[in-house]
Formats: sequence, C-alpha cells, structure tokens
Amino acid sequence: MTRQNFNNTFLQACRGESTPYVPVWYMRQAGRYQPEYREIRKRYSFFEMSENPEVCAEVTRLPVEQLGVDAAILFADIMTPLKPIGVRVDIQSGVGPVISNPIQNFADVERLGSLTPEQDVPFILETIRLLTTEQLNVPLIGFAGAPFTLASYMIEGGPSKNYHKTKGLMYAQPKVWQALMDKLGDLTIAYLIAQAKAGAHAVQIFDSWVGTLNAADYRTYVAPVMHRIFSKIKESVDVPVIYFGIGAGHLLQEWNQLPCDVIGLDWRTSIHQARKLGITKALQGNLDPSLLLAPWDIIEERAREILDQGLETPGYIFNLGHGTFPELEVETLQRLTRFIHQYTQK
Ligand code: 1CP
Repeated sequence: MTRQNFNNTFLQACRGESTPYVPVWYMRQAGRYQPEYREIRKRYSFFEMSENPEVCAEVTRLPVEQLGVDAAILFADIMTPLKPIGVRVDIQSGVGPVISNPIQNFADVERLGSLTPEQDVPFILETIRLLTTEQLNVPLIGFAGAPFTLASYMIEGGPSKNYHKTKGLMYAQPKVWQALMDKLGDLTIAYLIAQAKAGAHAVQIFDSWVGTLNAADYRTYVAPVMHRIFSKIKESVDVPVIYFGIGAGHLLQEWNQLPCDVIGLDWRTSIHQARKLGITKALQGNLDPSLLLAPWDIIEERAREILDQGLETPGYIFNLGHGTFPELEVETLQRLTRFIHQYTQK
C-alpha cells in the first residue's frame, strides 16, 4: 500500500488536528453481528482464532472493507497477554472470559510471570506486521486492557456486576493490590510498546470497569499505574494513546491530567458535558450502541447531535459508547458510516 493511498484522518484527529471529515471506527467492529465472522468462528475457538495471524488479519480487515471505517483494531482480547503469565483463561460463549485460578493473595501475584512479547505473543506481532506492511490502507489500532480491568477478571474469576472481590482485595490487602498493579503495569507497557514497534499506529487502553471506583479511590489505587503506563509509552514510541472506560464520567477530570492523547467517552457523558468539565484532550465516542436497534431516522438524529458537538473542537473521532453486539445489522453500521462521512465532509 503506497503512502498516497493511506487514510490518515484518524491519526490526525488523535493528535487534535482538524480533518477533512470526521473519522469513524466502532469498538468491537469485528464480531458476531457479521455473518462472515460467525462462519470463521465456527471453525475455531476464540483463542485458536486470535493465535493464527492469517485468520486474525482477515477478521481485522473485514469491518474495514465491509463498513468503510477509518481505522482497524487488532483482533485479540484483553485476556490474550494474560495466558503466557500463568492465568488460566478461557473465553466462554455467552459469558466472556472465565479464569480457573483467580488471584487471592500475595503468593498468587508472586507466581505470575512477566511478559516478553516477542516470545510470548509472537502471533500478535506477526498479525500486526501482516496488516501494516501490505494489507491495510487505514491505521491499525493496537490495544490492551488496563490493570484495574484485567485485575477485575483475575480476582473475580470472570465477569462481575459489583466487583466486591476486586475492591475487597484492594481495600483489605493494599500491598497485594499494589504488587498486582505493578505487574500488570509492566505487562501493559511491554505489550503496547511491542505492538507499536511491530507497526500499530495508535493504541487504546480499555479500562472498561474502572468506573466502579469513586474519584478519590481512582487517584489512590489506579492513577499512579496509569500515569506510569502512559509516560513509558510516550517516552518509547510515537503513537497516540486512547484511554476508554464505561460509566467513568466522574473520572474524566482525573483522566485529563494523565499523559494520554484521546479520551473515549461512553454514551452517558456528552461531548458538551466533557468539554464543560474542562477536558482538553481529543475525544472519541459516543453513540449508545443500543440505539442502533432504532429506526434509521432516530439513529441519524442522535448521530447528528453527537457530530455537531464533536465538530466544535478539532480532535474528534466518532465511535460507539461501547462495543457492537450480535443483534446488530451490518447494513445499519454501513449506513451510519456513510452518513458520518457525508454529513461532516468539508
Ligand atoms: O466470538 C465470540 O464469542 C467472542 C466474543 C469476543 C470478541 C469478538 C470476545 C470475548 N472478545 C472479542 C474481541 C475483542 N475484545 C476485541 C477485538 C477488537 C474489536 O474491537 O473488533 C477487543 C478490543 C476486546 C476487548 C475486551 N474484551 C474488553 C474491553 C472492551 C469492552 O468491551 O469493554 C473486555 C472487557 C473484554 C472481555 C471480554 N471478552 C469477550 C467478552 C464477551 C468480554 C466481555 C465480558 C464481560 O462482560 O466481562
């Protein structure tokens, strides 16, 4: 792919620059709402799929070709780098990640290994190389789960509604918590720097569940490790870093002080509200994914409202407020992508 054909709008927006139109991609844009994905998924388990670079690259490319989005996101899971450090994790259909050796004490944290990406996740780096050297004409986003969100699965043993065990360990055994944050911090740094060096053009850190903490606890128990992660990445590689969480509107001012480039909003906080709170970084978001089940005129009206707010300040990327889900129609996302491009074209 020659540089002339390369679509740079997403990276320009990440850097806070104005763009010829608003770039768009969708969280979980590769997934079970796509018939082609369902076909491929029948033949492999989730990890078989994501550990096979050819298949993984194909699944990553699919939404770019099908929807016309302005960025690709590596097909993997936030659990992928945990397997090599000794976390016994399985992705169960209809449940999500399930872990059979949850963390309970200091010895459990001590037993975790460290991640050497070239040795432990070569398939991830190979997928990135395949995609970025020949297959894609849009930027590739690498990603990782943030320490709090990874820890929540590692401590609960799977998805949770209230995070009692996670927060219980954090409050009751702060030294164990700190040791776990340190290890997961090191892992995230090594993993994302390796992805950027392999060719990923930007990275997103998913802190999906950190909104369960109040701002004071976030500052005490999580902000230091996030500060270290963002600083190390920025020191080592020149890629924009996006930070995303769900139900984290009350943490945005904390986030604005961290050395990341873009903040991903869920649907609860509007772009106007974020700007009123003093958020100065580039923003990404935030159509409620459930709205995609509504009739088109309602989708269009809501997308227009979001775009009008996003267009007020350079550095805006359209996305959903959280991931796609199996009941969506491919056509809806195709139409939405076309609408965003047409409506915002200068
Ligand atoms: O086909 C299947 O059944 C697997 C479903 C699936 C998929 C497509 C899982 C299991 N993970 C993924 C891929 C995935 N996961 C991507 C790929 C790239 C893309 O966006 O296209 C990404 C970025 C993730 C990240 C991820 N996994 C997060 C962070 C973002 C978010 O959604 O909040 C989280 C929390 C997970 C855990 C996870 N993995 C899978 C599921 C169903 C879940 C959520 C379970 C839960 O509610 O805790």
